[in-house]
Amino acid sequence: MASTTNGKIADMAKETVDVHAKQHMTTDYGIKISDPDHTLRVVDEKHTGPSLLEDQIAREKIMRFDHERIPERVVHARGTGAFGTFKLFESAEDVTTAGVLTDTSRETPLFLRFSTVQGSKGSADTVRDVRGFAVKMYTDEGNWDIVGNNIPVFFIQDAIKFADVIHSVKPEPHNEVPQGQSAHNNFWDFQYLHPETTHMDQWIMSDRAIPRSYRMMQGFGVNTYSLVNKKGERTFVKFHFTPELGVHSLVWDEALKINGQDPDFHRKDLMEAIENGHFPRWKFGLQLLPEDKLDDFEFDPLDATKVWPEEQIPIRYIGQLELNRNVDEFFTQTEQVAFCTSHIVPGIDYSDDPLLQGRNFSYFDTQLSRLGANWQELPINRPVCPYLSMTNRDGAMRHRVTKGTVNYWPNRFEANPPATPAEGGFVSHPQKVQGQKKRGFSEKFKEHFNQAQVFYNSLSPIEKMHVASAFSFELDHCDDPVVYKRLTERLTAIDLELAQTVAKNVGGDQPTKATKENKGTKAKGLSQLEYMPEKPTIETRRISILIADGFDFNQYTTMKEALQKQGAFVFTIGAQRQGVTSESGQTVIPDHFFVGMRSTLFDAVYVPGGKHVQTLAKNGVAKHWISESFAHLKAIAGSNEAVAFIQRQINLPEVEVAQNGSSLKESYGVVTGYGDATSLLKVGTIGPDSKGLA
Ligand code: HDD
Repeated sequence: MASTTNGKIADMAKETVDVHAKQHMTTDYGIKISDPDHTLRVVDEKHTGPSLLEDQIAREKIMRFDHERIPERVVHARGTGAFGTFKLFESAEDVTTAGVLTDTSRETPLFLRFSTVQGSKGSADTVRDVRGFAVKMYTDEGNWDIVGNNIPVFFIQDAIKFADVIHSVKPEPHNEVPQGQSAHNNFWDFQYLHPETTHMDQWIMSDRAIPRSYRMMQGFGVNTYSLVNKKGERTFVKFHFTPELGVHSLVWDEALKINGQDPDFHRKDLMEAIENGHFPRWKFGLQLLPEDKLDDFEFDPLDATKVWPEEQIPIRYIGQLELNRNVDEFFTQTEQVAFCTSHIVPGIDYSDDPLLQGRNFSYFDTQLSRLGANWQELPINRPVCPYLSMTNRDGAMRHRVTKGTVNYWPNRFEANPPATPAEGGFVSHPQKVQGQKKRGFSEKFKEHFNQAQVFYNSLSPIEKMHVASAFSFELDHCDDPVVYKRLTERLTAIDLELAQTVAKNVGGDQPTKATKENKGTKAKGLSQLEYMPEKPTIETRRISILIADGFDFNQYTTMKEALQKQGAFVFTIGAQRQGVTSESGQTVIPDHFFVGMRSTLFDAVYVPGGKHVQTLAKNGVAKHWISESFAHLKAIAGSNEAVAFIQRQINLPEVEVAQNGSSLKESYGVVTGYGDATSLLKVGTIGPDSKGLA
């Protein structure tokens, strides 16, 4: 399935060994080992005596294990990655000379690492958090990293505040609590004290912070970079990745449960899709702002707590990113990959975005403590284009051998000369700067609430309800009244009703006046409901079919095959994995048994007809499967005897259940029918109904 033309895969192959190649076990210094299971010791038939220090084999094995760990990333420690390719379908040569953005014949290999921010390496995937979206493109002109997130704005404006915001969200210093959560005093204390975080707070309390899948979220470069064209003109740019599958989220209750039921839910989801040849894809787009238009906005476009409104600066889609190969080994690839916001290629440059300026120092620096001085030599990090610096030498674990008699420039041989711009040498854009040397910001950086309010206003009523619940959950976990009272008061700058709802839930002082009038201004591209797939699809959705002895085999197979034909991943969940026998005598070996799985790990459920329903009706897990799926807004389908079973679990007489091809609109996503399962298939789209009750 995986692309074989990927230059980075070929490059890494030189270092790749296969444990299944039937090669004998050796020590790290190459001798074959005859007995890996016993230490060299003094021993006879009656006595097992002391172990001997001279046993190099045992000492090497123990020593190597003792030193397996390296420091985890100080943020974004929990993550997963995959290889892929970037293809350009429209040249951006009007704004840049970068080959990766102008040469439409290229396929640029890349590595993408997704992550959460707060939790440590072993934390759960489906926590409420920002998701990292870090792309390393191995271009013909060197590595280009876009180290982005799934949320287009950031908490703070100045990189000097990063340690503070991260310390405040990480487990508290006195007790190392909580893990994988922002729901605690210190975080919300910091947020209140920094009004600039108000915009990002709206995003992280929205459904964006609990994605259904890494494959179903947007990626944003967040910071502003520059593009420079042949004429030397500079255009400011923001990078966008928009998923082909649309933007989808979990509901909060589901996310909480999955944290325990399958902490690896997102990484498994990504691997499962790639493994099955359903390669996730994102459209790649640019928001472009000519240099001379920088002052034309009421906000400063270089302030990372602001989006560039799409009405004013539309996204120009010019390429596609695809992930098409899982890693061979987690540590050497996903763990050792190291991104730097400062890694750009000719035709791309930085901007004066104060957050980016600090990030450019931090990433390059943090790799030293994580991986050591020669981290750029590691197979996953080295470029695929020719590279050579004869002055960057030595350091711990240097393994490249640099031949020649000189290691400085200039030298009498003119060895390793710099490149002229015509030869592809990087030239910084000559930028005029003015101002006084002092600490602080220009005026426009001081407004913090306008865009936060527009974001909230642009959400659908259900998304707004989720924001109110999320704030309520978070502040309920804060036990210091100063924290939850002040924060609910801050919400009056967004929307009085939101502030009142949250205050009531968490015990804040009931606000009666908005501190900022809400005129209801909305904007494009903020509600995730705007990002549905172009064609509705159930591709890669996980669908469960519940069966027990006595199920209807024809209905089971008809539905299973129809779903698989549409690209869904279908799983049979049975009363026992030993084998389940149908009414007509066929045996099916289920993928899982009831207690081994939960409805939360699937997107939809089907129950075929048959006498097996009597068994399901006596099984608490099976019953809960249906009611929980309903509460989590999932599509539910059933045939014949299963119709009454499903209706009983949903237990809402007012819910109309669509039958045999009738519209889903008022059905809350529940589809049932009689006869063979094909009647159900006529209903068409299977997907959560927007009227759900969760
Ligand atoms: Fe950062 C990691 C994204 C602000 C300092 N950051 C890191 C990763 C992502 C981001 C996706 C994980 C990379 C990986 O998978 O290896 N960070 C962002 C975004 C930001 C941002 C989108 C705002 C626009 N970060 C930010 C600031 C600083 C840092 C302001 C410091 C001043 N970030 C780091 C770091 C990390 C990191 C400490 C930890 C591991 C690493 O860099 O390689 O340097």
